[in-house]
Amino acid sequence: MRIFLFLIFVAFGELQAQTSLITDIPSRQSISLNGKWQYIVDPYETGFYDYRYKEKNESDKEAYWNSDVPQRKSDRIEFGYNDKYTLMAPGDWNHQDPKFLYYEGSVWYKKSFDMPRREPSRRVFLYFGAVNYRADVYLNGRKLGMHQGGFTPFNFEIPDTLLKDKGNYLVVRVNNKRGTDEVPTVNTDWWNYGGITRDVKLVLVPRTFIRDYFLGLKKPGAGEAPKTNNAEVEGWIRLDGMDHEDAVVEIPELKIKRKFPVSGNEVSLQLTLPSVQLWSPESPKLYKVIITCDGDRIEDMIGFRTIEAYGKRVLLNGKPVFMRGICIHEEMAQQMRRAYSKQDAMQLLGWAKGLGCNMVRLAHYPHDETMTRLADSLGVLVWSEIPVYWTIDFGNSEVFEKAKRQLTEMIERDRDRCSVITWSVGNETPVNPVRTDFMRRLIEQARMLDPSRMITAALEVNYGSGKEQHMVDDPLGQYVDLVAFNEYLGWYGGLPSACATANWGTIYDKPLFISETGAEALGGYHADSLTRWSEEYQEWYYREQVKMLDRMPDNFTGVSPWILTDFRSPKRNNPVYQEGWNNKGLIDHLGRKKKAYNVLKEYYKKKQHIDGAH
Ligand code: GCB
Repeated sequence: MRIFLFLIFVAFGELQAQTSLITDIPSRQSISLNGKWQYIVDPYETGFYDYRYKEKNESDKEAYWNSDVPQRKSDRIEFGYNDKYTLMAPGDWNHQDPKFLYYEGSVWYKKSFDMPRREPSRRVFLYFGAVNYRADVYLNGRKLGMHQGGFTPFNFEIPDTLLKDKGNYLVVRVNNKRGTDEVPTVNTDWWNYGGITRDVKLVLVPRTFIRDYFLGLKKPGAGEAPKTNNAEVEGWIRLDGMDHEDAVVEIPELKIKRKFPVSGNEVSLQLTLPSVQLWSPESPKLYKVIITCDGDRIEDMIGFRTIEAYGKRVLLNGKPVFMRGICIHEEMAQQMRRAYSKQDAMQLLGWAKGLGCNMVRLAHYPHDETMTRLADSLGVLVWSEIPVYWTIDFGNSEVFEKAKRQLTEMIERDRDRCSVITWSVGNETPVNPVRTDFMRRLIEQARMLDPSRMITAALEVNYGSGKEQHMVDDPLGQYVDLVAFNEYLGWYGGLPSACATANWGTIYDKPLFISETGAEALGGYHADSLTRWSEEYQEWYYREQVKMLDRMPDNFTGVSPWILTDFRSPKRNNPVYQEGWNNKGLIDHLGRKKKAYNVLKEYYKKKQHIDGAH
């Protein structure tokens, strides 16, 4: 019986090692597999299914994960990877060749690599920052695994016996077909960029390694500020492997070096910092933290702060903060492509800071890790969200598992990013009991994984002529910390003048946040302010909105208008003013600031002045 249990444990352990996320990838020893990959476009799924539409056997010579090199001259192989057809990774395929602009289906990516002089003491994982949407991954003809979800990282352990010194043959089938039982579902207001959209790496770790960790200020009493002298820090380390020595945590700048015992695969951490500078947007102080254990060593830059919804306010380090936000899609409008690099993040966050923002809502899915890391160092508060968007199949338990998985991966990746102040479990989901239960269970999962942050969701509100008192009363409001809603009064309902008499509130005794508001304008199109699509209309809309914001109730804690830049959306088909673009950006697709940009900038300047700190 014991042996049996042990075998189950080992098998389970192996399975876990293949699926559990390794965090803090930037500080690990790694080999980049970014760059050129050969590809085959496969709209008929010929590489995956046989002619009876059954998944091919692993050893099937016609399967596209197997070698394309004929062994004998009589061999017939009807596929092949060739330098004639290459795509760059990271990068969506849509912008790399005109034939991919609207493509939704499978593309096979192939890369060969060598692994000479590999230390036997190291385990090797294959890591992807993100692949949209489904990735089936094969190495040297063997399937390593499959992952669904276009915006979160995943990794597979490569068995020692599979890796060769020379000529490893890595194939990824990437499929970005939309599906009614996927997250998001078929219906989104953004471009469905396909491909290996983020970094690909081989990550080399010791036999026993630090898989994940968390370190943060211990929560003070409700509504209280954290202590900066003798500040209490707590957290944990999770190890992957068998033999454990003590773990050591160091914060050199604070002259901290402490040993902690390992129990099972867990280490529980408790530290007192004699004096600590708190992280905030005005002073984004980060400390180098070094964790060592069993020959593994990771280094991270961690900021210490607390965040909580308390009464009517959001408290950052115990002090009320007003969030001067902006929504951002992960897109470089000028190049019509997904953003992924540090340079891209600098451009987007730089624009947000130029506008006077202290907060960004990263819509509508987790963005690349460079974004949240840069937000840490620039001092920008972050709302991070999963693509539970509009109408997904809430009654389907498999869909719930998919959403939960993406939520888990988002939280695991960024749990140590002090910039992230709230997790969002979705956007504009319809009010009904099945959906509310689905969302409530996601919120429970988020709280279980991370009790240190707020949880929110962008709710919908009905707006009519503008005269009435609009109440946010969605039952989901009872489970979130921050009651957030999207409103477009003056764009989808009435004219901007309707704002003059509109009032907003919520039945919940919680802080209130406007997670979207916006109007479209074609950059460079000028007319009088009553003319739709003109910069003047959008400017008028913003003027009326900010006047309305000044009349918000006292639990109003901030706003993140929709949106920083124009973005691509196949839903937007006005042949003159849209042509496949959602033009609600304050910056157009050529990088030019529209008139409304200045209205929001002025408002934020005023708010910053009134609010003083933050
Ligand atoms: C919304 C959605 C956002 C859309 C936006 C719009 O409420 O949350 O994804 O792009 O409105 O422009 O209509």
